[in-house]
Amino acid sequence: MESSNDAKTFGFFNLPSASAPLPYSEGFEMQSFPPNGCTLLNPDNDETWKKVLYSPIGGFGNSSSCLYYPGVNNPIILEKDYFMLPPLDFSTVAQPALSFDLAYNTGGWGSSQTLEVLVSSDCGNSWTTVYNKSDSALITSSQAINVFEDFVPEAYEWRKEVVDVSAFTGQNEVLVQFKITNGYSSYLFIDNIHISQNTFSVSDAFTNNSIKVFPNPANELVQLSVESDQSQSTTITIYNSTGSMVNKNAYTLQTGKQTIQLNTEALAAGIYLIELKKENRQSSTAKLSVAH
Ligand SMILES: [Ca+2]
Ligand SMILES: [Ca+2]
Repeated sequence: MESSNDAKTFGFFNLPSASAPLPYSEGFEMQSFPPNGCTLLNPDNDETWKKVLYSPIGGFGNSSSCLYYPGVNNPIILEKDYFMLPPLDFSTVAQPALSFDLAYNTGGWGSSQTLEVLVSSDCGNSWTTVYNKSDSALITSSQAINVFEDFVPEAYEWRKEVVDVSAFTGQNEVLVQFKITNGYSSYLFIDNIHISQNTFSVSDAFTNNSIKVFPNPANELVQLSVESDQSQSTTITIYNSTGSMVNKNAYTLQTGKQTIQLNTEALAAGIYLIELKKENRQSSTAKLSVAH
């Protein structure tokens, strides 16, 4: 949660009235900054998020520009700066996930930036922290840099971060902001912000609750191996790669391990997401590939 002071500050911004649909992608390759619909919140009007222009720096070395925070140019410890995406419509996507490319090295400063991602579905009145890293959890580069050098990430010094934001599915005006708490450390780079139906290894977010899928890819039939802590009615929904529902069935889970068989004959070849949703419980998901 943000303090009330931060929330009030948002009153000074005119956010676009219509939410942009998912998928949302920002690669910071356009001239304008902040990108269309994005907002910078820079409470002290001093250093803030910027776009890399002086050198070709992009996620995994695949593009020439990205977002960065010049911590080393900002001696004001604990100063907070925000980069906010345009309001987004999460209502059409079953399992939205946020991903972004990150590169960070403390640059020999012995202190660390803190990067958070905050999400609001009530026009910025309240914020939920969905990502919070600093120090070794944030660092992506181990190259030794002294304080007189700038950190310029090599292609292999980027890491893709994947954040489960499925708690906000169904919301039609979702605000997402990247918040830096300055630690007077080296540059931090972000590129390729992407929000869409989760096509990553979603089981990462549900490791205690995972579904095993076999064979995968499936042809006519697929078996789901699941374990349930109780006998409970469940909905099994299959979504295609654009997040549209293609199949939905009710099922009663037994206590313990069991195998559920689904017919995949009628599904076109492609990637799908299977979601098991127990009543009033968090859902579990697994990626399914179909090939005929
Ligand atoms: Ca880029
Ligand atoms: Ca600032």
